[in-house]
Amino acid sequence: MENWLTKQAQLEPQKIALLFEGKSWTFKQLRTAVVKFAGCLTTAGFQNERRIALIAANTAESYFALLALQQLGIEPVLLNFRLSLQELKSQLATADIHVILVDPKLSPRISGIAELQSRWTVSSLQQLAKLSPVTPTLVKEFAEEATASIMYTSGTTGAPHGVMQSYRNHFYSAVGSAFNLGLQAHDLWLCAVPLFHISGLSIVMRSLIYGMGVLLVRHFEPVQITKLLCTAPVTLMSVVPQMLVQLLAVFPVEGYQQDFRGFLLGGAPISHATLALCQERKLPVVQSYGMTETCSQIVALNFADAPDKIGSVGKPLFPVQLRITGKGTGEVQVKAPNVVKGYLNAPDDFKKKLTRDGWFRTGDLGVLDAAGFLFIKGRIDEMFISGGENIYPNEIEAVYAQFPAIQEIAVIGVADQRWGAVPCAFYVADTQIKQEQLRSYGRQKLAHYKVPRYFIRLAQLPRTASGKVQHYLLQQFFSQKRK
Ligand code: S0N
Ligand code: AMP
Ligand code: MG
Ligand code: MG
Repeated sequence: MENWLTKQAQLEPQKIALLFEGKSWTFKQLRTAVVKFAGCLTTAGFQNERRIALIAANTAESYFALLALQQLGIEPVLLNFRLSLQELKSQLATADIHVILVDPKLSPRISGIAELQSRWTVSSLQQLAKLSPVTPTLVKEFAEEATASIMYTSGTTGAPHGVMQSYRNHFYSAVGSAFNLGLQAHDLWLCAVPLFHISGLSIVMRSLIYGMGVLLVRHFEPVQITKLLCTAPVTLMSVVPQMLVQLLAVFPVEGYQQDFRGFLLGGAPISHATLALCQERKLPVVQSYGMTETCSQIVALNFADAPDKIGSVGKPLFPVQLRITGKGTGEVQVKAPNVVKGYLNAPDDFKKKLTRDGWFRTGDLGVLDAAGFLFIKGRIDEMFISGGENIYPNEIEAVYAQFPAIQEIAVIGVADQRWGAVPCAFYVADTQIKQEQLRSYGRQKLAHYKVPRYFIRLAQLPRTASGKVQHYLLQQFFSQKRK
């Protein structure tokens, strides 16, 4: 396919491509800014790298850097800046990379970034942008099977995997979304979800494919976002349930400005009550279901069905095929051109995610109603989601198993008003350990959202005859304690 950015700069040179903190770029200006950044990367001598990591917030600079890497034919590895240094290192170690681009203004969280310098070349986005750019060599075409982006996802066993998303995957994902939501000439998509998640990156890819504007927001803050939805010509916004709940709390009686078409909601389960409240307030919300490995939504409601199918995540988008194993509720499996080609340096692990006849196992449980609408019913494994971030209890358990006084530990996700779910740890130890001590230990080693909110000491963990921890009993124990 022709290079998407070059193409849009020719097709829609004067159309707004990006808005960020009061500044705007047309597609022509966006291309100029991206080519300039590619020139700076070339001056720095990075142009022949196979892949480069990016640890950055949602800013215009990160946007240019991400697109510049693609223009140079370098695979961007997009890392979650909320992870701990230890977690970042373990992802970087599997990626065969030499260079990391960072945003030093990001947060005190990664002030320890200097530590990465012993092993990787760490370069600041701001410093890079100040170099005098040389003329870069850009890719003429976006080869369909080439890797457009890599983002990490965890699992129940082993290290996290780098998910390799191709241009073809992004293209089909964008097409499926457009067939469902429709495209309007003045569409402007508000992006407050992180660029390092597919929820955010897919908006950038849609922008290049549709020739659509993106209003990029650095930090999700409900009052500020509401102001934007009331004053800026935003038509669509992607949200996770946690964001929608916060926006509802400050929803203005007069509603948003009239161009607003609705929220694309996804990434985690949402309560029926929240959806009902949206309906009451006449807030258009389209539920969707997707994952990193499918390059965003594969199933979504449409605006017409949404009011009658509350709780459903919709029908498989064009041309996604979906099946449920067994009768009634079973595993959701999919086959689609937006299912990724594999995990970086872990082909065997990816093979395990595919059935013999080539369908992708999502690990989610679902059921289809008679009309073919999908309802998500939970997970096959113990994964749960806090504010749109996946949490695998085994990662937390492995970290706390190293805590000297702890003999055994089991982590479950418990319901939480604000985040949807939060981790709760049950541990066995000879003595009571101070919560504060446990918490600060976790905060050094884990992303803060993975640090258990509650630590409960037990004499022993409930186990089956075969030794498996009985998570449902831990859940029961927790709810009784709450009462
Ligand atoms: C919800 C967000 C915005 C919250 O972050 P916020 O408010 O910016 O936090 P900070 O100010 O940085 O920190 C304040 C304290 O809160 C803690 N914290 C931050 N995040 C979480 C969290 N998720 N859970 C628990 N705690 C959290 C911080 O640690 C800090 O505390 P201290 O000071 O103690 O450190 C933020 O979490 C966020 O952006 N979440 C969304 C992530 C996301 O986009 N997930 C989706 C992933 N899935 C997919 O992408 C597939 C589905 C998909 O593609 C999709 C999804 C949605 C919509 C559309 C689509 C689509 O298909 O296109
Ligand atoms: P990730 O790979 O991090 O994007 O996470 C994808 C996972 O989020 C899916 O496998 C589901 O478990 C969950 N998920 C995404 N959308 C929904 C939804 N609408 N309802 C329930 N769970 C969802
Ligand atoms: Mg995942
Ligand atoms: Mg906040």
